[in-house]
Amino acid sequence: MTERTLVLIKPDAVARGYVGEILSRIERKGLTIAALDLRVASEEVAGSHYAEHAERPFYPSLLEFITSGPLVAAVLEGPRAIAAFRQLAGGTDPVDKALPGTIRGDFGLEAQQNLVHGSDSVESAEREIALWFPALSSI
Ligand code: IDP
Repeated sequence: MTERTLVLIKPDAVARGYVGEILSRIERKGLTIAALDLRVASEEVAGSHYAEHAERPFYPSLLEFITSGPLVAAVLEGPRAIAAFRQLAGGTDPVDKALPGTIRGDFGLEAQQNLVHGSDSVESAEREIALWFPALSSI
């Protein structure tokens, strides 16, 4: 049973030149790239993407960060793609939670600038794919 997930290679990872490394890890895992786009997120899209965090103290700086420069938005496909990518990413905090061998564990130091996003459930994936790739979500 194939699944789709929405992944962001965040502006810190793009600025540091990790796009190739991260896409390579995705491909080596066996996930298929169904859509891929380099863009600067609008405040509207970023705000909607992170709406569940609107009341958190870090929300304003999270929006500033995520709109601060180009990011790569992608849709990945594969069996258990949602869990598979979150395994590749590692836990939210790159030092406290993410293990070495994961993207965040290998390359991150800060909870906010943690290189990647991956949808956390089928419902989130559907919502996020519709938000970032409206043309794809109806297929
Ligand atoms: P996730 O990205 O691992 O699913 P969430 O809890 O959904 O983690 O948080 C969304 C994003 O918000 C994180 O990836 C990170 O960029 C940022 N974030 C989460 N917790 C903190 C924090 O304590 N301080 C600053 N930024 C945070």
